[in-house]
Amino acid sequence: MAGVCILDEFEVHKNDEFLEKAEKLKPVLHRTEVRPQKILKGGEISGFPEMVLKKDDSVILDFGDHQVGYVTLDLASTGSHQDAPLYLYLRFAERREELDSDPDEYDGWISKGWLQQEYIHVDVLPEKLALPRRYAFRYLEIKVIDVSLKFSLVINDVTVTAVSAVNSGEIKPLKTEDPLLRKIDSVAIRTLQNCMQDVFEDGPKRDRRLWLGDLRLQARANYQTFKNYDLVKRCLYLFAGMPFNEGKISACLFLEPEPEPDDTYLFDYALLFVSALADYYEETKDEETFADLYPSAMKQIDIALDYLTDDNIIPDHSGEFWCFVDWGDDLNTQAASLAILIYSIRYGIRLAEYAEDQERITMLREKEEVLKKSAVEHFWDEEQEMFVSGEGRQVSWATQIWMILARVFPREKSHELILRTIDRNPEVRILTPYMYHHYIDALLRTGEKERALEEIKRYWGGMVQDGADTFWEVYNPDNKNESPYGSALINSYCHAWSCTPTYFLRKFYE
Ligand code: RAM
Repeated sequence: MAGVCILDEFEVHKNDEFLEKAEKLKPVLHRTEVRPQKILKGGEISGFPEMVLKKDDSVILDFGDHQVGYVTLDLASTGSHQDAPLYLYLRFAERREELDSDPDEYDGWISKGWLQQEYIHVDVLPEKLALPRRYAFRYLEIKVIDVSLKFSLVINDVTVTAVSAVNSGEIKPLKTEDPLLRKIDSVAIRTLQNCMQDVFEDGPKRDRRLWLGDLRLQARANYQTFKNYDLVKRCLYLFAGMPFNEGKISACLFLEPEPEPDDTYLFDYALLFVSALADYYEETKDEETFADLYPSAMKQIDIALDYLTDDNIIPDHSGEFWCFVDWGDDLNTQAASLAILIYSIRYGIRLAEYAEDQERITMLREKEEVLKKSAVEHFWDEEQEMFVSGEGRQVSWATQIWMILARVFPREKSHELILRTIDRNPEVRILTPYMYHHYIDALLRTGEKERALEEIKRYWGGMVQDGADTFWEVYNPDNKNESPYGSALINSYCHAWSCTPTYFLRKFYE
């Protein structure tokens, strides 16, 4: 389990002007009615309308694709007058396999409240039962726990009103004939679409909130597909509108009952606000937003620079939930944290150039040079020809990748490093599609376009072959039950940070 870092002091400074701008950009969601396409279990049971179920009967409905929305069940009874409450069990699943596991066995470290199941009593039939919660699912299992000896349940219809800020009909097909790449692209777009709600959510099943690291990648995929600039703008204003303590941008935000930042600072996520703003500005040339948010971006760099030791490195906070980089209990994040600071400074220089902020440009250029030198001095192991991290001098994939993205070495040397990393395959591997995104980015940075395509096919294509309708939060082809939370039951199978193949592929096939 990752150590949860709870701040002792937490003082939020809301910027009402920014929050008002964000509020005005709140999207009107598209709503689409979807009905089950198939009945997967309950073969003996008649279909709609008038599907009759007795005590202990159950059906599994397949809605044909991953849905995010609100479910209504049109229920009635048959037989004698209803002489007892109908007692129902409903379970929603993003993948069919989930229904083969027992949610009561869940013993992970995050709340089982996220498991999508309900026990419901219906006192009076007929009833159009509109469930108040929003679910993320393709499959719905309905079990009759009890009716009575004198009446049975009749299900006349089940519908889901699917919601999203965008409509996938707006997107042109990918310009390649390769069927696997086209499939990967469409699954990625479905993932993105289902995560685009009032804000860019990380996962519509869990955590259903706005995380900064996820937003940056979703926004990149969105620029190549839906081009919904307002939703990105809204999210950037929300982050910048609720800094805490010395001006830190929170790692994630809650939107209900009213916008609040989480009391979590992630060093890397806060810094990545800088590249998210640069991407947004380069895409839209939206001067007003840029002028508003530039100081918040620079503030994140200043805060990060304050963490530097006299030796110009970031202290090791591995083991705390402080610099995310990737899930994985054993990952040492010290070297990557310095690399992410250097990477963000490079984006900071771009922003400062747009702002014609000469003082900043000079300061950041100097820092960039000093920190690149420091990264090599402290973390490059000449004998192994790899970057190491932490006191235990750990060699991980993530450290090499972030050092490449930080451009600590010239391109040719980085190229050698990525090939060496692939060849040696360090034991501390990549766990999530979030880190995989950065691996693909590092391959592209070092001129390995063909290999990048192959890796997209192998990794995201692996999920497709394993039946993904939307891409998963965690995917380890060697351990498909991998979970950072102690149980794969709680994993999200439509997860924002996994949607980026569409970003890469649409750039390749422009
Ligand atoms: C998880 C979420 C989210 C991610 C954080 C760090 O809780 O899945 O996507 O950004 O971790």
